[in-house]
Amino acid sequence: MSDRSEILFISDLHLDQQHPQVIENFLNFMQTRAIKARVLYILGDLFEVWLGDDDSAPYFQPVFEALKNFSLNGKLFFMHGNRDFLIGSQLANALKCSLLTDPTVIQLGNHQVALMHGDLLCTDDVDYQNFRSLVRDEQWQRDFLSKPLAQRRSIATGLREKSHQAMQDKHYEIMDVNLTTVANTMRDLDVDILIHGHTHRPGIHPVATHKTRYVLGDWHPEPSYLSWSNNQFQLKDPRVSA
Ligand code: LP5
Ligand code: MN
Repeated sequence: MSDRSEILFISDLHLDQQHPQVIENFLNFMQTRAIKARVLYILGDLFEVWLGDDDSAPYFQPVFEALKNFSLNGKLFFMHGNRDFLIGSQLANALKCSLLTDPTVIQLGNHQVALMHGDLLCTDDVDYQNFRSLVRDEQWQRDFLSKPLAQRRSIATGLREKSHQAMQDKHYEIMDVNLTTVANTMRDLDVDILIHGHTHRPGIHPVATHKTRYVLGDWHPEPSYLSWSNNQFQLKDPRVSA
């Protein structure tokens, strides 16, 4: 049973113009599910690609309206993913959402909970981590954002092709989280719960004794979310049995 004390976690919707059904699913989720929640955490990759807050992205207007609407009665948090790390304060302010650093630790009941997008945990993917360090650099971002939108768009298209090619050559395991990194991160943050997305491999994994890692799924083709209600976590994903 859900009530206004419920907290929801989602990530990896990868919304884009080419997949109107996913946008539709998200709007439906906001109207029927999130409306009952007190807090919504979006842990990255809400958008397939975000090139800067100066992109008015008219096809996302209904998405923005739904998020603004949620913010009227609920609290909205957003953490950057590897595809929408250029979401800035302009969009965050417009949506009345707070931007979270990765990782962020919160308390839920008796649990200490770390929230991450998940890409930082993929430490075997050295090429990606090097690339990440480059594009998360403030100066690099200022330079990139000072380019005309059309140029940013074509750079991003080139990058996606390179990334797609690089991923063909990477082993499946390399693109998952490194379990030692997971264990060390949870120990260093002193948490017993870790919630992340990014890998598109939804699941619930024990980590050492009494620690749990919840992996959020992507939204292609169906919604995936984690809820915290009545002192319990529940992962709702068509690929994970309850
Ligand atoms: O998200 P997913 O699952 O597809 O892949 C990620 C990693 N890839 C990326 C790149 C994005 O997919 C590309 C789209 C991002 C748009 C961002 C908009 C901002 C524009 C920035 C423009 C430069 O994140 C992929 C991981 C995978 O997850 C699993 O974890 O493996 O990583 C890669 O494939 C990266 C390659 O290993 C290295 C790419 C080298 C490209 C070097 C060009 C650098 C040029 C900089 C720009 C001028
Ligand atoms: Mn991601």
